[in-house]
Parts: sequence; C-alpha cells; structure tokens
Amino acid sequence: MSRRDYFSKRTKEISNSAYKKRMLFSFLIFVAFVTAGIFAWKWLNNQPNDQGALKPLRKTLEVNEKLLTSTFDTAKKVKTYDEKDAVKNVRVNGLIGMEKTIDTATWRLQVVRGDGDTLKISLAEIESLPKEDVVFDFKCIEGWSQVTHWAGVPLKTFMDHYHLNGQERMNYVGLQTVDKKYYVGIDMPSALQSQTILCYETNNKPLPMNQGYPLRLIIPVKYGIKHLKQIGTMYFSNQKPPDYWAERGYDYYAGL
Ligand SMILES: Nc1nc2c(c(=O)[nH]1)N[C@H]1C(S)=C(S)[C@@H](COP(=O)(O)O)O[C@H]1N2
Ligand SMILES: [Mo]
Repeated sequence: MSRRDYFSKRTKEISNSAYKKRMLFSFLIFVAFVTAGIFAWKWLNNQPNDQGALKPLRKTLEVNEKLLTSTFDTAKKVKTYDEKDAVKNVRVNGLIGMEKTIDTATWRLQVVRGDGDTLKISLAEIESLPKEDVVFDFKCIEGWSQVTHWAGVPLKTFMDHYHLNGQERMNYVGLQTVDKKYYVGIDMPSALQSQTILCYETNNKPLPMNQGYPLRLIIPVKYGIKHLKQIGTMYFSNQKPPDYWAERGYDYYAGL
C-alpha cells in the first residue's frame, strides 16, 4: 500500500462545500453557547441577594450544607500531627471584635441556658476541667494553612459537666466575642465532635491576646472563620444563629 492510499483510508476526504458547511455549523454552535452563557450570567446577576450571596449561589451552598450535614460522622476524626510538627510562630489572622486587653479577674464565659438564665464561668473553672491537646492543620478560607498546637476542654465534656444535655439536643451553638462584634453559628454535630475544644492554650502557654485570650474556639472540622477568638457568650438555638462571614456571602457551614 502506498503512503497516499494509507492516509486516504484513514482520513475521509470531503468536498470544499461540505467543509464550509461544517465550519459554519461549528461556528453557530459556538455562538449559541456564548449567547446562552451571557444570558445565564445576566440572569444570575439579576437574582435577588440572599445574605450577601446571589440567591441561586446561596441555594447551592444550602444544598451542600444539607448533604454534608447528613453525611457528617461525629466519630470521624480530623488528621492530627505530632507536637513537634506544630509551628512556633502562629500566624495571627482576623481581629474583628477583639479587645486589646481582657482582665480574667472580671471576665466570665456567659452560657445562656435559656431566657434570663445565664451561667457565668471563670477561666479557672474552665481550666480545672479535663484538658485535651489537639495538633492539626488549621485552614483559612483565604487559602493558607498551618499545623498548630492547641489545648483546652472539649466542648462536649464542658457541656456534660454543666448538665447542658437539653441544649446538646438543639440544632446550633452560637458564639459571640465579648463586645459581640464577631459572632458565629455552628451546627451541633460539629460542635460536639471530640476534637472541638474551648481553648485557652497554644504551644503549652496561655493564648496571647491576639490569639483569643482568655478563651477561643478550636474546631478542626471547620475552616478558620468559625474558630472564634475571645469568647464572651455562648448560647443554643434550633434556628441558625447569626454568623459574621455568612452574612457577607460566605458559606454558613464552612466544613472541611
Ligand atoms: N474574634 C475573632 N475571631 C476570629 C476572627 C476574627 O476576625 N475575630 N477571624 C477568624 C479567622 S478568619 C481565622 S482564619 C482565625 C485565625 O486565627 P488565628 O489568628 O489564631 O490564626 O480566627 C478566626 N476567629
Ligand atoms: Mo480565616
């Protein structure tokens, strides 16, 4: 078989006019897709806003949230590391609602059990509860992560200790800074996961003021936005508590 025969067998030759027709056809398909894209984009941008995100996008986040909540396994642990793998200079990020100084002689963690029924708990009392260390890869939605070392009382242990069993059956935990300017809501299964701690130490030392002194949340199953620093108030609710970054268009669930 000659070289020419070989190629003409593999590539069917077509006439010039058929070629032009094909070109035109592909071009029209291309135009149709671009037009559809432009219309879809215009439609999307004309949709109402839902808590800082366009409604269809917020809906997508909510569908994801349902899916992730239904498959969340409280017994499953986030990967942990050796203490020596933890960075010594922990990056400080996000200072919304942070006071410059907090005096633990007067600071109390306010735990709202119900209307007009608030527990006020000192740092010393929290430190007297069973302590757990957690060394994990802390992830921020801005795109950075670092292996960091924290310690405190698991939230589940804390809640059991204060007989907050009715509250454990509610859907959400809400947290606010002392000045209430930063606030988050967390679904109960994630809050009760065994690595979620009310944290008062990093690298075996008390938290520095800008890292959340005297008490912060460490919740390895979530992105950094949920790790609220300088907790003032904790409360429980069956409705989604207000959430600072969710109100500004971010994912409410923020799970990993
Ligand atoms: N009070 C308060 N807590 C906060 C924030 C904040 O702005 N204010 N930022 C959050 C975000 S976005 C991240 S990534 C982590 C960062 O914790 P770090 O400063 O200890 O690294 O804190 C979270 N907790
Ligand atoms: Mo973050």
